[in-house]
Amino acid sequence: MAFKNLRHERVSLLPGPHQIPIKKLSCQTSTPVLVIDGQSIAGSAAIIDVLETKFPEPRLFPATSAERDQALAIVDRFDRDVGLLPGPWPLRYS
Ligand SMILES: N[C@@H](CCC(=O)N[C@@H](CS)C(=O)NCC(=O)O)C(=O)O
Repeated sequence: MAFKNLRHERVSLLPGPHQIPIKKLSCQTSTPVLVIDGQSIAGSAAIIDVLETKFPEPRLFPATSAERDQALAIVDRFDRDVGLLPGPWPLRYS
């Protein structure tokens, strides 16, 4: 948001209790969640996608679709191989 020079309010939540407001907003428990135009968007890639559509410049995703696909594949890989797995909270890493 700051990179795109967009006015915004950042809310920091305590891990654990964060699940209650985040679930109310987005029907899931992970952050980040962006509330924009009355809509809640969960997940960095989805948030970037919405921001790129509404505010194209400056660009966050690479310009070409091939490079964009490559960036999204890296996000997917980290979510799958390094990120949070379904299971008991707080954290379980692969
Ligand atoms: N790649 C995902 C990662 C999301 C993620 O792992 N979020 C963590 C914090 S950085 C989280 O909210 N964990 C607690 C939970 O899922 O309840 C993204 O960037 O959106």
